[in-house]
Formats: sequence, C-alpha cells, structure tokens
Amino acid sequence: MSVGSLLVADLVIAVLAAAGWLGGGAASAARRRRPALGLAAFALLTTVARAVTITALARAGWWFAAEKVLIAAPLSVAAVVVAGPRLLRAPADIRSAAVPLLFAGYAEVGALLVTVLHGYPVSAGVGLLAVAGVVTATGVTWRVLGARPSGTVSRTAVAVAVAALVTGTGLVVTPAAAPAVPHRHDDAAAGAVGEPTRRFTLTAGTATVGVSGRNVAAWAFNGQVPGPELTATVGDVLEVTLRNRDIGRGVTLHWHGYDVPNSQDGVPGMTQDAVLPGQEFVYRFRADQVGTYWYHTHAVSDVGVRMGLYGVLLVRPAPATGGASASTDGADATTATGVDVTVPVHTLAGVPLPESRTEPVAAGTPVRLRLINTDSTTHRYALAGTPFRVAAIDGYDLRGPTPLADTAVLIPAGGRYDLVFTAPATPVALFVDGRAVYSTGAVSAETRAWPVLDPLTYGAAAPAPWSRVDREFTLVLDRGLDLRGLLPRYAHTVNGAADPDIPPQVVRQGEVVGFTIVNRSLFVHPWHLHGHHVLVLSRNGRPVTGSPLWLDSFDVLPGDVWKVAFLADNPGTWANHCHNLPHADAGMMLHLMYS
Ligand SMILES: [Cu+2]
Repeated sequence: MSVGSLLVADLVIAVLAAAGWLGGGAASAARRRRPALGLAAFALLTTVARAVTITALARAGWWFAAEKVLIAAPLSVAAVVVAGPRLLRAPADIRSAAVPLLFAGYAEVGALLVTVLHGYPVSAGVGLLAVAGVVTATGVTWRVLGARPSGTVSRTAVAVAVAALVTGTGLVVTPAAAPAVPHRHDDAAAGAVGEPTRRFTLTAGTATVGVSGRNVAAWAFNGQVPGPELTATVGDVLEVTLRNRDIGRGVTLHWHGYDVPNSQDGVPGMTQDAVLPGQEFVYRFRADQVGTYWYHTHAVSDVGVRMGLYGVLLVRPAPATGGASASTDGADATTATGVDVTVPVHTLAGVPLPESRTEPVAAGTPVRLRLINTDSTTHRYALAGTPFRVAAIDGYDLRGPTPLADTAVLIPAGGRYDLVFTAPATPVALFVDGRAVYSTGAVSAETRAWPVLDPLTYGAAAPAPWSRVDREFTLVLDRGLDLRGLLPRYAHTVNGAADPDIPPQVVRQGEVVGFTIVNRSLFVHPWHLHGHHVLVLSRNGRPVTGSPLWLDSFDVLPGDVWKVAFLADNPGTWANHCHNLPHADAGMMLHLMYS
C-alpha cells in the first residue's frame, strides 16, 4: 500500500471510529440498546485497527505520523480503556454507558481535529488543547445527561480542562521567531548583459478571445491567448518590455524555468513592484539556457495565469558552424530541418487549449513536440502511432533516452517535456487527457490504459556533479488552520505555517543545498523553485537510476518524499512554492534567500 493510500485509509478509519463512538453514545443515551452495542463494538474494532495504519505511517516517516503517535494514539488508548470495559459488561441499563462512549467519541474527534486542522509539526500546546476539549465536552455531557459524578471527579475534570486549555493556548499563541522579511534584491548586474538582440513588447490587457467557436473573457498579452511565442537563439540578449493596459491588479513576467538574474524574475513584492495599468517594466537577460520554457504573470498569479497571461519562451541552440553538428543525447530532431511544434496546454474558461490541429508531415522528417503544462494540475500526454524518445524535461536534455512506445507521460503543472521522433509513413497523434491536440492524420488509439513513464528510471545514469551537501532543509507539505492573518483560513502549509509566516531558507553562495520535500496532505503539490534547477536524488527512498534529472517543476504526490539538491549559484531572494497556483495563494509559498 502506498503511503498516500495509507494516509487516506487512516483518515477514513479515524472518521469511522469517531462516528461509531458518538453514534453508540447517542444510542445508549436514548436507551436503544442494540444499536448502542453494535456501534460501540464497531468503534472499538476501528479504533484498534487504527494502530495498524498509524504504525505503518510511522514506519514510512515520522512526518506522516507524529501527531498520530503522540496525540491520537494516547487519546485512542484512553477511549478504549474507558469505554471498552463498559461495552464488554453490556450493562442492563445501557444509558449508564453513554458518558464513557461519548468520551471515547470526543477523544477520537479531538485527535482527528489535530490532524486535519493542525497536522505537522506536532506541538504540546495543540495536544493540551485537544485534551481540554475532550474533558470539557465530557463534563458538559455528564451534566446534560443528569449523571452524577462525584465531587472529586468533577473538580478534577474542571481542573484538568482549565489547566490544559490555559497551557495549550499559551503554547499555541506564543509567536515563533518572526521570519525575516524578504528584501528587495536590486541586481545592478542585470543591465550589463549586453546589447539586446531580441526585442519584444508584451501588452497585458483584458480581451475577448475566440476558443473552440466561443468568445470568452480573458486577460491576454497582445490580445491573444497564449501570448506571443518568444524565440531566441542561445547567447541572444532578450529585452522584453511589459506594458499593462488595464489589468487592475497588476502584472509581471516570470520566466518559468529560466534561471535569470534575481531582479528579472518577475515576482511582485520580492524582485519588483507589480506593473499597474499605464505602467511598464523592461526585462533584460541573456538567453543562456537552450530549451522549452514559458512565461507568465506572477501578480495574483492564480487568477492571472488562469485568465490567459502566459506564453511560450523557446531558446534554440546556435546553428552548427560547418561540418556535421555534434549530436547530443536525444537531440535527434534537429530543429533546423525538422518540424518543431509547441503544445502549451491550458484550460481557459473551461475550454481546453490548444485546439486540435492536423498537419501532414513527410515520412522521415524529424519532429520535436514541446509539451508545456501551463495549468495548475497534472496533465497526461500520450503519443500514438510512433515510437518516440523524451529528449528533454524542463529544458534540460536527458542523457541516453531510449525509444518508448505506447507509453504516456504525466507532466506536472509548469513542467515541460520535449518528445522527439522521426515521422513514419502512417499518421501520428498526440493526446492530452484523451483528447487529440496534434496529429499528422487520422489516428484512432485507445491510450488510457498505457503505462506511464517514470522519468526517474529513464535514460542513462551519470555521476552527480557534487559529492557533498552543505545545507539541508525539510519541507513538510500539509493543510492547516492559519489564524495569523486578518481572517482565519484553511491554508496549504509548509512545516505547519503559511505564507508569509514560513521562515525563509537562508543559504550561502556556492553551497550545495539539499531539500527533502514530504507531502503528508491528500493533494498533489507541483513544487517549483525559482532561479535554480534542482537535481533529483531520490523519491520515496529509491535513488534516481536513469538520466540525471534537472527539474524546475515536479509533482510531489500524497505520501511522497523527494530528495533534491541544487547549487546555490544565483544570488537573490527567490520564491519557492507550489505551482498549483491556488495552493500558493492559500499559503504554500516560501522564500529562498542568500545570506
Ligand atoms: Cu500544492
């Protein structure tokens, strides 16, 4: 069973146990003997069964089980010890079992709330608050049901509840060390990248665009969705003037996957101010990474990108100068003579983009399909009718990619895969989530049952460029109640905190920095570090056995533990966040800073 499934199973069992005890308690209070005994027996079994899921989660990693071992398990033991004997005795007056059964229910609910509202890391304060809640609810129940606890029991219960409440609240509200405020990094060197050789102007504005025969309201660059495709040759200096016509909440340009100087990274409030209506901002950087990238606004990005403020950035290798060009691994579809197709996938007002297109390609032509996922969730791509290779992921060529056939690829939010093949005499079609978006002729293929490529085992291995890690961080992804803002919110959290209260990660230039990313939530989190590509070391304890993988976007599934590392070689203050943009907006964003 995967850790993700275990997390779900544990949650379901905990809910069933709580419901069983509460239902049994309510039935016994109503003197309904059979349902009371039945529900309580069910609750007893599920409570005991939970020991199995908690133990399994603890074995998978302490992050997954900390609060379950330290808070849920003791509360469950208390529930079984208090309610179990009553149940076994099956008293003649079933109502006498109501308070113990309800106590067990409150204990299970308390533990459940700790997991759902607080999660990781566990704290004594939260444990005490849970105890206070359980004792208080039991005391109130006792009075309401007219039972007569002895004076000593009453006084003890009140004392325990008050002490736990006061201590727990104190521990929970005591502010942690306030994170340093990310500072503006004015990178004076950014203007020194040379004379511009590729100039573009992107004007952001509200627009009505036609998609699939419908007119939809969008936010567009130069009136089109996606925005203009920006192309360059490696070594060019790009100068992109961003103008905002009428996007009231402001816009910026973030070069997704492009490790630009910090001042050009386009994160409002960190590297620049948002460009407001009537304003402009000029980005300038050298195109020193070959490959498939994209740009998008980073101002109110969950809305802005969804509404259409994105486009493709394509940097081609320098043309070969005389003689045979040195072929690199996987680059068998040379773009100079072949067909080069960009497929930026997006969902605009519920309509999937791009629209389907068919273009015949002569047999023998090298084809490169540049698949780009600009949505906030994973898409599944399947190329039917030809063997192919994955030449590059996130702009970086893979080493020794082998031919694949009848195999799908999953691309995380923000990610890019370049597929290459030589056009056969028969038609080829690319399906995205079962929909044909590009084809060279009519193809009928059922691709849904195809296996999915695991990039961690694909291609030829090579030794890591470093044998050391100078600094390590662990990011535990979860959900939790965030009470620090103006309004309480159910945030997506990192190490129990939500933006802007997540302490920044501080590194020094030249260090090799290791990250462990743990997902103990039930959501997929596509992780995205700005300004750097990370080298994947392992996933769920299994090291990478294929080509080195340099990623800027990778899906951390529920229950996953990824270990990655990067070289701190691009000074500044960088966003480090989930690229499911509503998640980032709901707190899952922190900062990487150079000291
Ligand atoms: Cu997320």
